[in-house]
Amino acid sequence: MALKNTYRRNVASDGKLEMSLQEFKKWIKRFDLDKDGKISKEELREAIRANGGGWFSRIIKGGRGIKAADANGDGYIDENEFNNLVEFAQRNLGIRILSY
Ligand SMILES: [Ca+2]
Ligand SMILES: [Ca+2]
Repeated sequence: MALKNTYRRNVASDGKLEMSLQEFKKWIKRFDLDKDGKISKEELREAIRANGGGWFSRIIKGGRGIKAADANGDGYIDENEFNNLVEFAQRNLGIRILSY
């Protein structure tokens, strides 16, 4: 299956990257390589390799983003925990998630 780059990158005048919640989730889900509905650390690492770092690598650095998002501590980010990742991205990564 070809992974098409469907999310848009919009940078606001204050330098923040803007995307909708839907786009963000869709984007994160591209990294769910085994399609079990959860993102593992390994899948995130793979994602960094494929994307060559960028702001996304900052989510993963030292597992900080995962720790912040992984509410039940099982090492995976599941559907419910995506929202925590969204929070983390907004607080720490200069990303503005637009909800509409
Ligand atoms: Ca997975
Ligand atoms: Ca979890």
